Amino acid sequence: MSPTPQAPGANLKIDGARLWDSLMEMAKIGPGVAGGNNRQTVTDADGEGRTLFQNWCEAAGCTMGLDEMGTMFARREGTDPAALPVYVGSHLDTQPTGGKYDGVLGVLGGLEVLRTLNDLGIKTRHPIVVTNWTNEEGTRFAPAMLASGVFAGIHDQDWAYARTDADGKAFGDELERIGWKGTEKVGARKMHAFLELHIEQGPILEAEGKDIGVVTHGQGLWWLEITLTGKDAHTGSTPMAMRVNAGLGMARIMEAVHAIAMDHQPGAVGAVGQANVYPNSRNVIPGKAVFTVDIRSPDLEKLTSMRSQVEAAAAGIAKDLGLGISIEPVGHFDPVTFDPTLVNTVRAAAERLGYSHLDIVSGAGHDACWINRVAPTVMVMCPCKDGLSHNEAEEITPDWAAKGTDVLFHAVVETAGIVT
Ligand code: HGY
Ligand code: MN
Ligand code: MN
Repeated sequence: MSPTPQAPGANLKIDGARLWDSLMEMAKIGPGVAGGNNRQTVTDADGEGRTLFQNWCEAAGCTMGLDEMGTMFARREGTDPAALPVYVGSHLDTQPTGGKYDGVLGVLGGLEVLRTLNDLGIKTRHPIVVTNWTNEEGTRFAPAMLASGVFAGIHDQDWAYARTDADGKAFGDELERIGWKGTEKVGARKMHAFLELHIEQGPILEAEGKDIGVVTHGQGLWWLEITLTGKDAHTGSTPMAMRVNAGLGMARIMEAVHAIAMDHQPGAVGAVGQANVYPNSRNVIPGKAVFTVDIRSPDLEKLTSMRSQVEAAAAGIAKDLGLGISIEPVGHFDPVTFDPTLVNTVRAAAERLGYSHLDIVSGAGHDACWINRVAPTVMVMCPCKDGLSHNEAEEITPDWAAKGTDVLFHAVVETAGIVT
């Protein structure tokens, strides 16, 4: 048997109905309150979703691996056991008010690739490994892409274990508590390639009427956690001139973040998504505010300029209001350029299948952004309705899901080498 470097025939497609059924089945675990999902990382719901995923992978004949950060690996053997595997996957954890497809489409799309290979009796030279990366969202435990960051050597594992959530629980303890802390050394696995299918989480593909996003780059990101310290006081009896109002400082910095992002157009974004004032009582001037600035750009120079302008503006606002200030970077990665050979493979697959496609830069961060540091990596995207994501109303069509997974199937199988 010889490995043929051929691409799969255009008539080879995945089973879109089976994929959609699996997406809907997974969506039943950790339901949100408005039709989406709340399956946050290393919660019991996350554990349930992991079990379902593992059962499906074992039913598809995979052997399972689990590393010390809880990342799951489902391996389908190739004909050449010495060949490095092709990895394909994303994440099953969701935002607290997340959608049913963010991350999940990439994991179950990878599983659908294996299920289709089994149906067609196709062997590949390289093994294929479907992956569920732990804590991609970074919402319960910052930063985002935590496990893939440890895997790529960006984060120290003990530092990751010590990350705490709003209740002071540590990530490592919670991973152990749900029973999904593996024994494999994180990052020991070497990859031939990594491919990730993901919904766009933005409006471009739908607006342009394109079915497939060929992701050439990912924008860079800074998350800056700012703590402002003022003085709790009575909102009624304290004269305005005597106030040291951390809430006011936060509001002004939020406004500054927006203005700085607008000053760096095109291709820059900025907002504050997480914000807490203390003591958070109706008739107490907030003596403390803790909030996270999220700024992003595909252009490194703009990203760097935005960070320094945000820090300068925040310091100036704090000074004007007599507030103490600390700024802690809690998330960062530079803009990413994905592997050109794999990008061409994805684009050629969309062409072969006759699917409309567009080269695109990923607005959101993904595990692929870190894995790109240690292996040739690429992403495939499908549209999402109104570009909406990180919202329970996130929606895609079965057709978009199937076409995105068809392209993923073709790109993975071509990269893994069909053995006739
Ligand atoms: O923040 C992000 O871009 C990703 O959704 N975690
Ligand atoms: Mn995601
Ligand atoms: Mn997300």
